Amino acid sequence: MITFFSTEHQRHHGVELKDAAIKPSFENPGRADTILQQVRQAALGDIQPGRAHDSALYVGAHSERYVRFLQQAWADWTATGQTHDALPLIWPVRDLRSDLEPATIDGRLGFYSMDAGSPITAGTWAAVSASADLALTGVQTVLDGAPSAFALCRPPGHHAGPEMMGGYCYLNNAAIAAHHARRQGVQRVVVLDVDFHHGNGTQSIFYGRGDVLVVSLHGDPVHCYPYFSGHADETGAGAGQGFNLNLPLPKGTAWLAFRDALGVAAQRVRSFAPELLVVSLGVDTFEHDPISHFRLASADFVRLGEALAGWGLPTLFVMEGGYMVDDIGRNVVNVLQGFEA
Ligand code: Q9C
Ligand code: ZN
Repeated sequence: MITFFSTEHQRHHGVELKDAAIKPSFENPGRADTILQQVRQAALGDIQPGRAHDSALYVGAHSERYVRFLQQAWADWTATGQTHDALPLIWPVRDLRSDLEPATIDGRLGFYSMDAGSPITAGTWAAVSASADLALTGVQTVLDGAPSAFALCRPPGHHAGPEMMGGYCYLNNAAIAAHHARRQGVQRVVVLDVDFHHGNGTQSIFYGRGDVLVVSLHGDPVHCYPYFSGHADETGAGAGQGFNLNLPLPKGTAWLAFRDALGVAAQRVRSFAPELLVVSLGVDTFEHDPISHFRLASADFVRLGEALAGWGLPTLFVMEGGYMVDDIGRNVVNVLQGFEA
């Protein structure tokens, strides 16, 4: 399987608030570098850089003004004299006004985010646009006839919605790829999200659409981040009614229950008869992940790859989360090798 990778990801390294302190984010450059190293060591296939794309191709999954905000945010922030990472600290929840876009950066950071998990740094735009470009290059490769491809995206994307960043995500790489496939004439696309966290951004991007089926297995939002999205009764709206399937699972879920939920997903996907599968591949379902609560063992990721191969679809894998840096490379490669076996 071909892997698409860009060193630009290293330009994004931010902070997060944890235990009432500012710390280096769990979402760090070592993640992508360790995955690349394992892809190489396993001789999975060619490793190629992505092609640069016009940021207009991010629009559709995202709004134009949000893409412009991301591109401009660091310049707007440093224009106020600040040089440290920019974090949002106020949000337009419930009865506050969310219909008016603030003009200055402190307000704009909150307007375009759901949490303080996605800092804006000097290299953020370079990294997130390169990351989205890997997904675009990967999906085009599959559309051109490759049976599968792996976009080694970093930063991840699945929490990023039409107009918001959050949860380490900025541009929704998987959604950008799925939307691009539709623009290229693919009739029906399924996005399957196996990251531990609910892909709220992907859900919301496609919630009103019947041409992209979104299926997500994740920790039950009653107990797990992102808390405010991912329940089973979120099934889509309007033309998208019935085209969103959430399969929340309890904390402590191990392979057998995960596999059963994957079987439920497979049935829905089969009846949808998609022409393309985009997998939001998070490996934070790993038993030793530092911020998540499932119990998949390294060998289970091989089974996951085998199960997805059984779906028999042209497939783009897009990297999402996974934070046990010593093991994520092995776990990712296990999925991809299981898929190709
Ligand atoms: N103690 C992705 O996996 N922080 N994002 C949760 C829980 C945010 C995860 C803290 C987790 C975001 C792409
Ligand atoms: Zn995650």
